[in-house]
Amino acid sequence: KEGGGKLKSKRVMLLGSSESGKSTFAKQMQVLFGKGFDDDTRWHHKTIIAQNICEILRETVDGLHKDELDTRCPVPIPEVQQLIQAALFEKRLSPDQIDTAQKLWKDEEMNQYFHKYTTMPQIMTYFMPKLDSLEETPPTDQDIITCRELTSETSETTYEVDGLSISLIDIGGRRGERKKWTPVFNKEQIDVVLFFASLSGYDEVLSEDMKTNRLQESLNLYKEIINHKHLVDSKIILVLSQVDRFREKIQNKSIDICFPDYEGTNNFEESLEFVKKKFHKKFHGESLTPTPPNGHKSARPKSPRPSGQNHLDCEKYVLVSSILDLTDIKKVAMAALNPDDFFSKEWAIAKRPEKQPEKEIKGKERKGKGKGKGDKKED
Ligand SMILES: Nc1nc2c(ncn2[C@@H]2O[C@H](COP(=O)(O)OP(=O)(O)O)[C@@H](O)[C@H]2O)c(=O)[nH]1
Ligand SMILES: [Mg+2]
Repeated sequence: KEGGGKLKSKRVMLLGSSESGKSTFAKQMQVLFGKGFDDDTRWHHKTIIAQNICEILRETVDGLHKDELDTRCPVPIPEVQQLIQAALFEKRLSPDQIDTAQKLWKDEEMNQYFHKYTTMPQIMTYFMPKLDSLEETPPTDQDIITCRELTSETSETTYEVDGLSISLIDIGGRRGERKKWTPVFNKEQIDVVLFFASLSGYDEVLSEDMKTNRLQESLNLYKEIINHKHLVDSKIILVLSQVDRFREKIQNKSIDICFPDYEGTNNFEESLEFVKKKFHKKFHGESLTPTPPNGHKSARPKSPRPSGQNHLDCEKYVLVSSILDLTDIKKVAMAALNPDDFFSKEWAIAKRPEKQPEKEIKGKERKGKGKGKGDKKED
């Protein structure tokens, strides 16, 4: 506690590339541990939802050839164009515009194009079927959590969780926004970084350049963050997010689209393990420190983090989460509050041999003692 009996806040920063789920987690925290969403926030999200809908329409219309649009479109083209523009000039969709959007969505042929051309399938399947109810009621918590909103302003919100205070910093993750990160690291000690990497990004590209694979971008960014000189004393927790979408997608699409060296099956656990190993390798891999002037390279690469977290932690400090599961969100919050405690318990449970319960004690003893017998890894 700080002087005056006030709880000392743990500063937790959300990092990760764009659309990895940082702001969604922040919104969940607001619902679970904060005051929820006030009227202003709900009003603001009405605009965001309208923009999301217009964006989906724009992508669909852009995907069609002009003559295709002319022959297939069930409503006059100027009406569609006006609707696409609405997001730019108006804060809400008028009843007529909603009607137009609905006609397009309900048209069988157009509906196929929506599915084919949108880069926001999840937002589409959530909001398009409930277009008619959108104008009547203020957005629900779930609407606010689901819509897609670009983060350009850094926010810091304090919550009380389990009697402890947590100060959560959300920041933009797009490439152009990342220059804002270091000044925040510099300003005050960051106790914990929650590094979000979307598992379902394995077959998606960054919206910034429309070509870089999202999961590859996350891997590279993770490496930068674990080696960042201003974060050596911060605990870095890897949150592998959007596991629900990942689970669904891999049934039809192998992760070899992102990792050509993957030779496994489409099995969920096997695929997930492979991705986890890719992240671990970023940690164990070659140090970013340049070769010393005498040219001598040590046989084993040094841990890239000279103080703070040791190399064991990387393997331990991993969580898999989905916004659809509130238990996951609570787990991430608990982990951020007290990483050492949280992960030593999780680790002991995960490593507990099924038929020899007495060995569990050994697992606990290992805590903080470096590499133990059971921790063999392929470096
Ligand atoms: N299905 C699913 N969608 C998610 C999950 N986390 C985030 N999303 C969606 O992914 C999109 C981008 O998330 P956002 O939190 O804005 O990413 P940020 O750029 O890292 O802040 C939003 O539309 C979210 O609704 C998840 O765990 N599961
Ligand atoms: Mg965000």
